[in-house]
Amino acid sequence: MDIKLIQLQKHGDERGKLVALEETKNIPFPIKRVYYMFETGEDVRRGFHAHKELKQVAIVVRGSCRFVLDDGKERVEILLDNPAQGLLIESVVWREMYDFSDDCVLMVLADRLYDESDYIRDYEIFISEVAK
Ligand code: T46
Repeated sequence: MDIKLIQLQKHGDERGKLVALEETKNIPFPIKRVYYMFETGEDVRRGFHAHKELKQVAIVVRGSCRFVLDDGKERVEILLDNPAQGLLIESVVWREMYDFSDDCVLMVLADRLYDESDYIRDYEIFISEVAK
């Protein structure tokens, strides 16, 4: 499975560091929605779904967490612990997130507004979508 980690340019000087996110430039789609999660319990696993159409980029702006991405053929584990790295999550990819550090802030940029009907929450249905 091809995992795309986007390296985001850091603008650093004596004041600290800054990363800019620009749609269709370092983020490979128009950004319609941004959400973030924080204060996630250490034993919590989130996700357990795929999306029919939605594409996203996940960035851990603080702390760390792990993703599992599964394209129906292969499951790959990815550690996100670098605020200058974005994980591209294509549509029809099963995702799970876990191992959140206490201070983790996971920000996600999405190419569509929130739409519950875009979620595939059943793994067997996900596998049948992959086969189409
Ligand atoms: C994804 C992974 C990485 C909203 O009202 N608006 C939103 O934009 C989102 C993302 C969620 N919500 C509500 C829906 C639920 O009542 O927030 C609650 C928690 O959402 P959910 O259980 O879907 O969270 P995760 O962590 O399982 O999944 C989220 C995204 O939903 C999903 O698209 O790819 O993060």
